[in-house]
Amino acid sequence: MRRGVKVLTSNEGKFRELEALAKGYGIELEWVRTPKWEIQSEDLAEIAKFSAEIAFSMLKEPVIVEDTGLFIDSLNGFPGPYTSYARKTIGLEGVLKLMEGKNDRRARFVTYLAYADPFNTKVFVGEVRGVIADSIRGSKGFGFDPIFVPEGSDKTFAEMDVEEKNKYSHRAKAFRAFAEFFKSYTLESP
Ligand code: ITT
Repeated sequence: MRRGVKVLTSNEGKFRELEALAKGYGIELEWVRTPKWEIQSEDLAEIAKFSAEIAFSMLKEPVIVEDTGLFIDSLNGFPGPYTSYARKTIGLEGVLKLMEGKNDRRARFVTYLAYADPFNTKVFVGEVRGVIADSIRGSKGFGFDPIFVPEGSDKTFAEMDVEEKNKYSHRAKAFRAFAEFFKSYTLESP
């Protein structure tokens, strides 16, 4: 039996990646194309949890939302919780400029994926380590994909199609953890 969950995000790229993963688990995702309601916090897990609870209270149906950040080691974790703001302001070129002359280019993407229904809110995490590329490469994906090379590959995420990115990505790991939980979960009060 296929089971459905809504996904609330303004980001089509996120939804397409999640949709490709969900198929393998027999989970049907329905895209609600609105930005999630967010609280101001430096804790991405807290943001995701709060956003899922608000989303559930609005939609009254099981829903997932997720919050992702790019953490660069030599910048003490920047942009982290400010990833969206950094993307809109300094952008890819700005991050590459901050990395000029740095030998340590290690970075990680972290996704907190939160699921909420009438009885539970659960948060799942996924992380991928990699490096910041020397230049912008590729035109697929979104966000910081053109400057992130995951461990185990020479390509940036933007040089990969969805299936290949899903083999490595933070989002895929978080979603798989959710799907493992969800496949044996029955929606009923504790
Ligand atoms: P919603 O909040 O509506 O889901 P968003 O794109 O704003 O969409 P986030 O706040 O989670 O989502 O994303 C923070 C930033 O990180 C944003 O600029 C994204 O483009 C970027 N980002 C998220 N996931 C990414 C990924 O897999 N690859 C590259 N950049 C990513």
